[in-house]
Amino acid sequence: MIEPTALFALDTLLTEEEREIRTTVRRVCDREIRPHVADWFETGELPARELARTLGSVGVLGMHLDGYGCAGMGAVSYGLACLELEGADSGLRSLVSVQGSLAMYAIWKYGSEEQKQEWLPAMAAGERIGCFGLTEPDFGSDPAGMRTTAKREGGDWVLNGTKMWITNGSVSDVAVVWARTDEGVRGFLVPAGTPGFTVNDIKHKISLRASVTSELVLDGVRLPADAMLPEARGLRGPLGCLNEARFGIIFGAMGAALDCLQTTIAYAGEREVFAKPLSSFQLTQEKLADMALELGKGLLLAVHLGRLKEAGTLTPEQVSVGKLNNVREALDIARKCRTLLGASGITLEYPVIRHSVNLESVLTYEGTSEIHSLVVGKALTGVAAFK
Ligand code: TGC
Ligand code: FAD
Repeated sequence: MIEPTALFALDTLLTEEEREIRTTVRRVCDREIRPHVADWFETGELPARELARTLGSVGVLGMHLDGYGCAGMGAVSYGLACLELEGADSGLRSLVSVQGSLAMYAIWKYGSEEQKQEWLPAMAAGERIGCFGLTEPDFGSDPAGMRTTAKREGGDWVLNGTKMWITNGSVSDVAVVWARTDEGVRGFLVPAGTPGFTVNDIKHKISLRASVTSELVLDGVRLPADAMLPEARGLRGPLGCLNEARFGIIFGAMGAALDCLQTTIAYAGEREVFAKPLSSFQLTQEKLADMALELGKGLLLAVHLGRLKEAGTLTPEQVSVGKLNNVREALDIARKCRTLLGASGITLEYPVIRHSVNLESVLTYEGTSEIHSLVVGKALTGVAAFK
């Protein structure tokens, strides 16, 4: 028997340091997350603050950023951390993606020196949590239509509007909020507890239950002039952050798929049907082989895109290729694995159905599969077909 990743000699593409980081994150997941995650999912309650501190203590938060207490690791190392986290649960990878690749990245890339000093070291340590408010109730795929406004009043800014589906919302100390101003879309740092700023959790989710998802309401929120991110102008500001988080998902989705496949291979070896192990049937082996191929191809693509990112040549279109392919294939693998577990596959005793329903969200957030198809279509034809 050979591990699915060994079939592709994946480790030969990784440095010793990258393998060590993967092992460190895997150990944290095995110790702090895997034993509890099915319960968090079932109850819909996540100890986000404790988890942030734990993940901060091993340097995972904003690990691909330099300075300000961040670990300054390469893209592949960051990707492997996402793979391990999402192997435990997509909700945990979400917590880390939003903290490091959306909230911290926005401050790191577009913030003033004072904003960076104030927020980044504490966020890297997991002492403070951030969220990223781009989506609105009526504008998800098309953020250019956003209605949230920021207007100047004297030296202050006054924000009005609603952001929807915001990961980490109610556990955040700071929200990065994108709003329309007279000079185009700008980003603002809104500390929790600012008068007029309220946060309501979204209940009754069936997917990503081990993750906090919230609505942010901004009703006459008055902020000082220095709450604006000075270096972000126009929609390219928030969209630039999305490239970072989408990159993590390219690896992360394969982590969820790998956990499903490993669980299923073990199950099929033990489960007897018609007096023989499930794994000994040709139909089973064809399913397992097909899944291993897609998993391996997705991992090779992820590492390749990671090396491009490290070389500074990765384009947004290539990120779309990876997000579209790997999330779609991960979801397909999770669903196929579910069939092999039979009725057992619908319970939380095994992680497969949890990964499967989580991946439904991953298919939608950070750009839906349709939006990424259109990005790739535009790259191939030169014609934008979004509108
Ligand atoms: P378009 O006219 O094409 O572009 C506007 C400006 O933005 C620039 N741009 C980008 N810059 C950096 N990275 C990218 N990926 C970029 N895509 C576009 C572009 O060059 C232009 O700049 P400039 O200076 O010329 O003005 O914009 P459009 O309105 O036609 O929209 C294009 C489209 C549909 C691809 C874009 O709106 C899009 O990506 N929509 C999807 C929205 C989305 O992904 N939202 C995610 C919200 S955050 C989230 O889901 C977190 S989930 C939690 C977790 O991660 O775990
Ligand atoms: P819509 O844009 O209404 O899309 C509905 C359908 O129409 C989709 O199938 C879509 O692909 C399709 N569609 C849209 N446009 C086109 C087109 N031009 N051509 C063909 N089909 C099209 N957002 C944040 O800002 N921050 C967060 O932290 C965050 N966290 C999230 C966490 C979860 C669990 C979820 C589910 C979402 C989160 N989101 C977040 C929001 C997410 O980014 C949006 O849901 C996503 O961008 C899609 O927007 P929408 O839900 O409004 O769908």
